[in-house]
Amino acid sequence: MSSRKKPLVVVTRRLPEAIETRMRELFDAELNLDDKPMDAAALMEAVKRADVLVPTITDEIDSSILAQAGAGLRLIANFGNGVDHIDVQAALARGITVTNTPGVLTDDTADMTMALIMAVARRIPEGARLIPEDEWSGWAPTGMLGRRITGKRLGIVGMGRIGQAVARRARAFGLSIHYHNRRRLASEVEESLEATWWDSLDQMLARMDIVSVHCPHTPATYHLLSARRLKLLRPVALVVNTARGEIIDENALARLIESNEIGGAGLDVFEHEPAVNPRLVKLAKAGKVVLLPHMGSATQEGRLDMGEKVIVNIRTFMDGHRPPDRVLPSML
Ligand code: 8YV
Repeated sequence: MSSRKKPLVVVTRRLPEAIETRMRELFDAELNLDDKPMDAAALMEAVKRADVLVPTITDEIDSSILAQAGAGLRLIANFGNGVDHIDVQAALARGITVTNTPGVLTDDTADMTMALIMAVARRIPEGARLIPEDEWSGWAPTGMLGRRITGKRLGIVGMGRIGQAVARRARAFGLSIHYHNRRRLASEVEESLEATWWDSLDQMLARMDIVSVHCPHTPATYHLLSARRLKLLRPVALVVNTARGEIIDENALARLIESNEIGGAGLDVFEHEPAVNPRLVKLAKAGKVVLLPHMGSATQEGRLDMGEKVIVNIRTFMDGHRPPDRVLPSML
């Protein structure tokens, strides 16, 4: 790559300093030092001049943006795993390769899923407010009672890398593992996770104590947990989502929690980020749901790993090889 002109790599958000430094060394890197999410006009300008675009989830790269792409734009190296904010089909149709950063945020997201399960079941945010707000009058036999985790049934919707990492952790917490996935896992993987496969999502939902979502957001999974499906849940059931807000009908979820038809929810992602459904906010104030600001993969180590992956994808592509993390139409 050294003898050739460095590619113009446009990065839409601030990344960890070490990654930005490395990008400056390797590429003709154009960084968004304001760190403000780019609007459509800015993105259109970016795709016109970039050889490589490094977007994040806050960039909506639809076909109208891609229609403005200059001849130079050959690669979109997404800083993140999910690519539902990119019209990948439209990119591929224009001969633009798309890559993502799978694997490196698996453990952090699975950890956060367990944290949310515990936070909702054991009312951790509610309890944590009492002492700083000077509202704790002392221990009482019926004070702050939550729900036991041990021995309960966890239903995992989407048993890819993250779903499996959640299953391994949940086993250690004494939960029994159930899952629904487009494809059943190989029997040795299923056995190692001690996981029970449910062909029917509806039937699984009706039997679970906790349901956790780990599938990608695609046209097929939009509102996969629809109002009809959410109504199948038991009144004690808790719903956890660290995947994408669009997979759950948020209004229906809020309504069913309000009417005590679902026990509660722990959500790290929302249908219209950064806006959050006011009904969910109200439920959070009432201690029925726990809301986190999309921080499932937010660790210092994870962001560095993601940045490294982006760099490897760009370098490999620029060297004329297939980048390791290509997004293929079969993944959409
Ligand atoms: C990232 C995520 O923080 O990678 C993903 O798909 O949802 C997040 O954990 C974000 O996407 C970075 O663009």
